[in-house]
Amino acid sequence: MNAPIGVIDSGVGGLTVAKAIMELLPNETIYYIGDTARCPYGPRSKQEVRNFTWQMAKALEKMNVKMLVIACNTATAVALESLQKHMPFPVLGVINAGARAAIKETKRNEIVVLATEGTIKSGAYEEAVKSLSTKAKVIPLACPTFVPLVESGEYEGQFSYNLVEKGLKPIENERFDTVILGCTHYPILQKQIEAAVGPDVHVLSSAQETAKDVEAILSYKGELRTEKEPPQHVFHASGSVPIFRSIAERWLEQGALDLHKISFEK
Ligand code: I24
Ligand code: DGL
Repeated sequence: MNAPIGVIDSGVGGLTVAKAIMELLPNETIYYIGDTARCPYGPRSKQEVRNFTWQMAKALEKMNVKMLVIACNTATAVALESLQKHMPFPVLGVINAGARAAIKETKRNEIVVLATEGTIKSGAYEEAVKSLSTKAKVIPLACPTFVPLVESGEYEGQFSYNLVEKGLKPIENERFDTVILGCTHYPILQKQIEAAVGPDVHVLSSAQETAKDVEAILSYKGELRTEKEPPQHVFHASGSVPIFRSIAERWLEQGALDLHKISFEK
């Protein structure tokens, strides 16, 4: 089927997931919505995040996507189930993919989940891990300073190593061997996080695993894109279009993105 794959996120972070899908499935078209006007979702209430996520999903439903990927962990945590029930196409989140990869990896059965406050409070990772393994234990940790650190652009110097180490202090005496980066932005801090937890700990991001799930579902349903011309991705941002453009073009290493402003009702 030649319809696009919808990808939604609270802002630009979900481009990590969009990029993973583009790399694994280069013939697929992606329609991306980033709710940059209302980002971040991490500190918001469940109800708010659920409403905003539904607004984006409905916009993509109107654009006739064949499936929907919720790239935002915070949105996945509170809206995945209800969207799966009501949308006429498959809806995928990033949490199950990350949880599955961690269970495959861990030997000690102790998994740390790093995420925003909203994702941690929801307990969604614990639930996902529990549904997949009876042995594995989750150690949850909210890292509210990490998203602002990435978005400040100052994530490369010594300062960021110190800030990440400080953020991970609460788990320094735990005996885990696997870490899930349960937030779209954290792969940008992977080196800093790996330095803080040491060389014997595996650090996993869900973006890659989610892309594999997209491929599995589309090929199972016989819905992979068959057209020969290269796909024409389309991007929507609810906030500043030029800021979105500069971040997305740098991250995706693509110029002249087809990018539009999108507005949502209050
Ligand atoms: N990275 C992210 N968000 C930002 C940023 C960044 N500014 C610099 N870099 N800003 O997320 C968000 C601010 N909002 C304001 C409202 O409009 C939208 C943006 C992580 C990006 C993940 C793909 C650093 C940066 C960059 C490009 C690529 C990677 C990166 F500019 F870390
Ligand atoms: N996209 C969000 C997530 O993965 C991080 C940014 C935000 O808080 O909105 O949880």
